[in-house]
Amino acid sequence: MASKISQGVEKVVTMASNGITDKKHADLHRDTVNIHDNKHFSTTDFGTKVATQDDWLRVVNDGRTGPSLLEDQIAREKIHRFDHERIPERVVHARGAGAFGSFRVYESAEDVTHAKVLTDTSRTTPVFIRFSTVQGSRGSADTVRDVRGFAIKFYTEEGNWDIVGNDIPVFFIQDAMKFPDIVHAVKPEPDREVPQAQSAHNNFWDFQYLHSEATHMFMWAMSDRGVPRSFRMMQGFGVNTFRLINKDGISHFVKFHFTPTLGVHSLVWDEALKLSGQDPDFHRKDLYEAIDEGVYPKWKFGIQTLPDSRQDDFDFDILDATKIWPEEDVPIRYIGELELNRNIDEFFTQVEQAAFCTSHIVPGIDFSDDPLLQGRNFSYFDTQLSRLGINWQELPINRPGRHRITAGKVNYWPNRFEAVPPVPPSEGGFNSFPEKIQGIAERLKSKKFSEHINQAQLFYNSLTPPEKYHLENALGFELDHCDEPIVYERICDRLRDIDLELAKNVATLVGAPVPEKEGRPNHGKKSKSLSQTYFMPSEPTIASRRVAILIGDGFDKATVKAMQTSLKAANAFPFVIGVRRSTIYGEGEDKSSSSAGMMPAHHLEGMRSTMFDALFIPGGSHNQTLQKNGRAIHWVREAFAHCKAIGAMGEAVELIKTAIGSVDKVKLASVGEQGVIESYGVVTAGKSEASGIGEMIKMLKGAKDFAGAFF
Ligand code: HDE
Repeated sequence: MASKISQGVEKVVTMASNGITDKKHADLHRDTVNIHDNKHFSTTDFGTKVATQDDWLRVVNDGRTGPSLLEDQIAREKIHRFDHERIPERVVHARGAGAFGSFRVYESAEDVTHAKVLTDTSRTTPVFIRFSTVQGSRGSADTVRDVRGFAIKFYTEEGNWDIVGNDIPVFFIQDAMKFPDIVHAVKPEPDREVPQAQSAHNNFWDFQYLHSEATHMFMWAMSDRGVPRSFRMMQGFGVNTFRLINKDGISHFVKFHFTPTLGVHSLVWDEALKLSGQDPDFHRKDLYEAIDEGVYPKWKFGIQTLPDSRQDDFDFDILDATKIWPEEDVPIRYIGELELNRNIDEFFTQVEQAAFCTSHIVPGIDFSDDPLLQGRNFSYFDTQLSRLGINWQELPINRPGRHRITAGKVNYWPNRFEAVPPVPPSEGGFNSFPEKIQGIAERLKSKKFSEHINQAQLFYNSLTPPEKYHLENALGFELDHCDEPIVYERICDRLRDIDLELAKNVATLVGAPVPEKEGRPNHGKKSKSLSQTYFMPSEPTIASRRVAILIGDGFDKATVKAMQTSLKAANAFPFVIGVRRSTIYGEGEDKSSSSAGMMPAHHLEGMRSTMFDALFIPGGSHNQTLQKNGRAIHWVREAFAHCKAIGAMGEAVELIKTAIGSVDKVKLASVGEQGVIESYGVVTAGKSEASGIGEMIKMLKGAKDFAGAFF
């Protein structure tokens, strides 16, 4: 264990001191101390070294402990700092994780914008990203069903630009003024403060029914998008409509897109539920692990643009955040790449203190009149005051190129020195787009904002059968947690507007009257990129996939080694899971030899199959022991039920048979309920190690997103 701890420390030392890759990193580095460099001692906050962290100054009389003295400023300061060390958590998106990286455009968008970050192909812009869940408190679990935040701070040379996006391209409401209502409705109910981090309750669904504009978004949230496998395998969307302004002052409306190169993948609901308890940090650990291992998460960056002249061309309002711009009508132009390549050094000062604002834009980018965006521009800026205080923009993670101490005689403008002058737009000063505005002040939105169902149908129609099935079950789960009939009956009624089959199936599940007639005819249209299966990488990959290798004494060591090598070569992460976490010996090994055995990373009881993407069991006599081990059987059964790729060789085939029945074909197609077909991948092979490993790797790579066991 000692060596493990010291390795950890080395990692920390390297992270804080090496590889300064960009200006923002250098800026943060200036303020970073490394507590492992042996140069730092315990001090008070005012810098005096302290002789003890343990004993409060007190009166001792004849060896008896007397009262503690108020005059001990060292102890008082320690307690005082502790008493106040929490800052208010974010009112939404309280739980999150972050990482650093870089952004680069490979194709200039100068036809539509003069923002250098989007036109200068020679530039690399440092970024900080924070992913989050929305509903839960800071301490809630990562894998709950929820929307995920996707907030990016670009430290551009022209100032900070924040895209405060989500992994779902639309939102629940159209008007910022409704935000406190939707948030109150989804958060724990006010009387008893339950449930935590879940939308499965009366108030959320009550709100959904009473706001038909939310229909499109709830369909996304109930789909597999609500339970991502990894932050690294989610799309990111700016959601709101912004403007881009080119050097001639011409404006285009724009939507921002980030598409993960690993594809879009989800957990199975049963996995997500279990992981919430088994490993509540699953997503943040997954992010750190991939970056630590050098398999850097990447997204393609794309824009959808529309000239001002096309604003009224659609049957929806392009400023309505409950609508997408279907790619068939407005193609995405991919022009850049975002990569995350550096982990954080300190959570509090880097992730907790990060403050994103939709109002942070740079010249060449501007706002549209999207009513949600207009309100957001006030809200983010405002909330940072109560979370972080007035100097929040000076905090290291948030500050742009500014210095913190401003030397000089004046602090106003104009001044006799002409110090700190404003910059004219021709030299880079921010200039708002001179939008012509005329109208009557009214609490109204354009007529097109009142159509709420078309795109909910479009989304549903575009899903594959397993995706539809998952969505149906998700609604079934959520509404089962609503105990007021008015709530679940109304939602089933709303589902009639989308699809009669869906409404019938959900109503049957949750005990609502089963509808016989549709509410609105389904227009039958589809859009190709709404199913997440559309985003499978063109080259199959298992990069960063976690593969558990189960072993007990008597395992086939040569095969395990070969498998580890093959997996690592494909950038996957193998983990040996033993019957105990101490040396496990291979078949026929001489235990006295120093090279004998293998040290597993974990033991069977310490982990669960849910934490891995695939399972491999080598041949060898260890299978006789594993077959009698209830937990080993459970690993196999559970991985199978979650549609994971399972590989078994030699004697391990018997283990598979014991666990899941007679499976000795290379691939097994399984027909689920209601005619939904999903393929389970189980590869078994005889003794021939090479072909077995090859088959297994091939199957892993080819494995579609097996989101979908039948629970
Ligand atoms: Fe947010 N949102 N939001 N939101 N939001 C916040 O800002 C708000 C909306 C999003 O990692 C808060 O700093 C309003 C849409 C993310 O730090 C707050 C409205 C989208 C994050 C706030 C919306 C988002 C937030 C809470 C409706 C997707 C986390 C703490 C008009 C495009 C950022 C904070 C981080 C956080 C307000 C709707 C994404 C209160 C008023 C739409 C990713 O200011």
